[in-house]
Amino acid sequence: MTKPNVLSGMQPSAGSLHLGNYLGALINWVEMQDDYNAFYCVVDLHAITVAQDPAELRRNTRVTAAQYLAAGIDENKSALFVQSHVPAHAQLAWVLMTMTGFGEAGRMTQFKDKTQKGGTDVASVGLFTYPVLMAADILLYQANKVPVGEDQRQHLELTRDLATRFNSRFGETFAIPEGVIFKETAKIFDLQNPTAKMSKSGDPKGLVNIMDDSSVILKKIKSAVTDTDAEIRFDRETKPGVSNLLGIHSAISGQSIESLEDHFAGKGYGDLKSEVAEVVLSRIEPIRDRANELLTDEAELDRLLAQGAQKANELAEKTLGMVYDRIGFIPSGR
Ligand code: ATP
Ligand code: LTN
Repeated sequence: MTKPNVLSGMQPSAGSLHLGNYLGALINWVEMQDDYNAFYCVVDLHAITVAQDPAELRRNTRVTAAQYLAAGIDENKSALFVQSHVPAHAQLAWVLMTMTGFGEAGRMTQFKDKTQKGGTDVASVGLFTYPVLMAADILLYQANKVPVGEDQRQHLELTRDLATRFNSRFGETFAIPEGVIFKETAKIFDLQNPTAKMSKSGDPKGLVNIMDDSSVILKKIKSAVTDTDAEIRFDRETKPGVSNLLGIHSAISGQSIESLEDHFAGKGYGDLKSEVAEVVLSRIEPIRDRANELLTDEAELDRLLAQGAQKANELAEKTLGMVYDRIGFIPSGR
């Protein structure tokens, strides 16, 4: 029996992935490789929806790919590739844009959040159409499952709507994808501002980067905001900081929140932070070190990515060919 397909991606928009990216998404990618036909990409086309320095973008693309590998993505099991190496992403995105309502795109909350500060005048049209490109990423690979964090739920809904719309207008073409969003760890919060999601653009002190030095990570966890009563209990409403630390622990150690509450009964916040730091470091350190090692041989890394792009291109070209035909474009004769 053929395996179902999975696709996901992350932007190379920083020098490191953070704990939210890892626990919210990447950890699930690794687990899914065996049971799915997996496609994982570094979405550089998405990254340029906000200004990027060319040298940094190049560097960040390789750093992101190295972290995927270091976290356990196996290039022999999965197609690991860079989005701009597969031209069909931009091509399908154009087709889908012509089928997306202006108002529909305008309702995307990520666009609204990202333009809140500067207003829509400084935002690019690319940022506006970002979710449509994401839909193209997913639909090209006939993905049945898409492992992402909670913040991507609305973009997935749009993807499903576009797929359904295309299928009903032109005939069955795309698989309708489902999100894989794990509740407990779907959202990791900023250590300094535990009601906001951990983000590259948040407070640097509240952000744990995979590529950070261990001493830096330790310091950030030790300075995490908690609250004034001293009870270690999971309650997102009244105890967001403590709940976030318990969530991080649970996501890595695999222990349930209830068993952690029992374990920490009678202990103080200092104990909780020390143990969370220990659990995080024991997981992150080998990933960081392996990623750094992979980055010492850029030629080999680029070779792996080229090999991944070849695999990805095969399916992407096939889907795009079907789309072009159904729409009524005449064959190019290539
Ligand atoms: P950031 O807000 O840091 O810029 P992003 O969502 O724009 O993050 P991406 O690299 O595109 O950055 O995200 C990659 C994946 O990480 C997505 O699946 C996203 O849902 C997930 N993710 C990002 N932040 C968190 C978080 N704080 N908790 C859980 N998952 C997260
Ligand atoms: N928008 C996503 C990144 C992304 C993605 C994708 C995720 C781009 N294309 C396709 C899953 C599938 C984000 O996390 N900000």
